[in-house]
Amino acid sequence: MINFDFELLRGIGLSGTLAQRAREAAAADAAASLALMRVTAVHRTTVQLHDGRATHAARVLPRLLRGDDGADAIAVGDWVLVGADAAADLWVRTRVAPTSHIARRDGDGSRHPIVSNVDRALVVMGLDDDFNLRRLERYLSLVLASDVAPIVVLSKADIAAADPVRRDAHVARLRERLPAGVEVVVVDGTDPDSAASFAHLTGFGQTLVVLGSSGAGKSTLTNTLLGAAVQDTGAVRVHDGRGMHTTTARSLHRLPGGACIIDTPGLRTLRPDADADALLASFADVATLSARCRFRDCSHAGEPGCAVRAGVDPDRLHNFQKMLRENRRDSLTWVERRQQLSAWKSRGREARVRMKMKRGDG
Ligand SMILES: Nc1nc2c(ncn2[C@@H]2O[C@H](COP(=O)(O)OP(=O)(O)OP(=O)(O)O)[C@@H](O)[C@H]2O)c(=O)[nH]1
Ligand SMILES: [Mg+2]
Ligand SMILES: [Zn+2]
Repeated sequence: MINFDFELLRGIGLSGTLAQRAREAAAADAAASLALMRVTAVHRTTVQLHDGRATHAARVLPRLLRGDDGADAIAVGDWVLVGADAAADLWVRTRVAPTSHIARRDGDGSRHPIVSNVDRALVVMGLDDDFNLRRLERYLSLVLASDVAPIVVLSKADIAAADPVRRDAHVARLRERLPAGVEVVVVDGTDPDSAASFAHLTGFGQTLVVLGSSGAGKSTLTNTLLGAAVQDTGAVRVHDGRGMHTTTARSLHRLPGGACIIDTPGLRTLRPDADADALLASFADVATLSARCRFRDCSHAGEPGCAVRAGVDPDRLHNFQKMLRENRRDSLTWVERRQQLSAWKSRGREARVRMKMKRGDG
C-alpha cells in the first residue's frame, strides 16, 4: 500500500509518469506501508532521502546499491519505495524505474550511474585554463546519450574579461564547433545576479544536474542558484587552472523557486555510456554529412569524396573517432577483451625481440 501527496512531492521533482511507476511498483510489494522518497545522497551502505518535508537516512539492500549491471545501481535523483522494519529503521525496498538516467564507463569498461531523473544538464566549463573543447564534447555525449538536454555554461566570465580577445576567440571556436541548437550561457558564477540567466530552467518541479571538470565552478554556480553557501568550493592550481576535487559526492538540493539541483564532483575518467548509435546522436553533424560521402561505408579516414572530412572540424572528428574506438572496446565481451589483451602482449613481445635483434644482442 502506498499513499503520497503528489503536490508536495512535485516540489522535489516528482512527475506524473514517475508517480504512476511508483504506484505500480508498490502494488507488487507485499509491505503493509510504503513511502515514496527521493534520493539526495548515496553513501557506502546507506542513502539520504527527502520526503518533501525533511531528510531521512535509510539503509539499502546491497542488490539495489550495486544494481544488476553497475549502471542500474541507485543514484542521486532516484525515487524509491521505503518501508520501516520492527526497529523503525527505514529500508529502501524498490527503485522506481527512472525517466532519465546518466551513466558513464570506467577505464575497464564497467558502468557507473551518475544521476537519475534530471530534466536538464548544465555542463560547466571555465573560460580560463579549463577551456577544452574535446572534454566538453565528451560531457555533451554523456548527456545526449541519455536523452537529457544539455546547456553549456561558460563560467569565469569576470576573469576572462581581462583578455577579451582570447575570450571572444574561445566563444567563437565553441559556437563554430558545437552543433546548432545547444544553448550557451556565459556567466560569472560568483555573481548573485547570474541566477537570472537560469530562470527559464529552474521552474517548479524541474531537476538540473551540474557537470564539468574539477575547478570549473559547479559548486560555485550551485551556491549562487541556491542563494546560500551550501556547497564547499575550492581554489584551483595557479599553473594549470585545475581544481582540487573539492566536491567528493553527488548531492541534491532544493532551489528557492521549487526546482532541484544536483551538484557533482568533476569526473576523473569520462567515458559516456553510449553505443555507436547514441554517440552518433550527439555528433549529429557527422551523422548527417556521412550520408553524402561517396562511399556508403566511408570511415572518414581519408577516402575520396568524404563529406564528413570536408564539413566537420578535424579536431572534432578526431575526438568522435576516438570515442567510437573506446566505445567498441567497452562493448567487447570478457573473452574478447582477454583475446585482445593477449594479442597486445604477444605483439609487445615480438617488438622487444625485434629490438634486441636490431641491437645485435639477441
Ligand atoms: N572569478 C570567478 N571565480 C570562479 C567562478 N566560478 C568558480 N570560481 C572559482 O573557481 C574555484 C573552483 O570553483 P568550484 O565551484 O569549487 O569548482 P567545482 O567545479 O565545484 O570543482 P570540484 O568540486 O573540484 O569538482 C573557486 O575558487 C571558485 O571561487 C567564476 O565564474 N568567476
Ligand atoms: Mg564542487
Ligand atoms: Zn566520409
